[in-house]
Amino acid sequence: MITAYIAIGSNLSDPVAQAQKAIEALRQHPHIKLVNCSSLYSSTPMGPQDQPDYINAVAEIQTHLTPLELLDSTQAIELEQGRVRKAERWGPRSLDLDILLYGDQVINHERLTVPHYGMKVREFVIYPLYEIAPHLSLPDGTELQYLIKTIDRNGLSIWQA
Ligand code: PH2
Ligand code: MG
Ligand code: MG
Repeated sequence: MITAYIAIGSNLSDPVAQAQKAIEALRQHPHIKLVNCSSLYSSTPMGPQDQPDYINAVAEIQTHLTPLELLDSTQAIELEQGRVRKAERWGPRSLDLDILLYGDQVINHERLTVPHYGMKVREFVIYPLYEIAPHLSLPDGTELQYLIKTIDRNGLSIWQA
């Protein structure tokens, strides 16, 4: 079994419900064991500012799926929840599931880059990840507990109803 971390993001069509539904879809997936999930966070959009705030979270899973099979599975969940792929970079979306880490593997495939290329500078990834895996090190040896000290929260807060 490989331990992997998945980032969850949504800012359209009831983002809190989207995130909760995605977590449930991971929990119910026959080839994925949901080990842990962070709180839901409310975050300021990165990229175009004329879009709603995001809900973000990070899930820890275990799986026998290969990285590309896991990607197929996460993309299937995105589609089931109404994801429509648009050209706009960093534009709004009903559900985004990004594979952050897949064990200690470094993957450079045309469909998949792991570790996720932006994860080290995104507060909405690093803080939720730190909540569930404070002792984690990235494949390049970067320790999360040091990385987090370099990242401003930028308004990130734990979401509450
Ligand atoms: N995802 C993006 C673009 N911008 N901003 C926040 N706060 N959270 C996200 O998950 C996010 C974003 C593209 O994947
Ligand atoms: Mg993303
Ligand atoms: Mg994505």
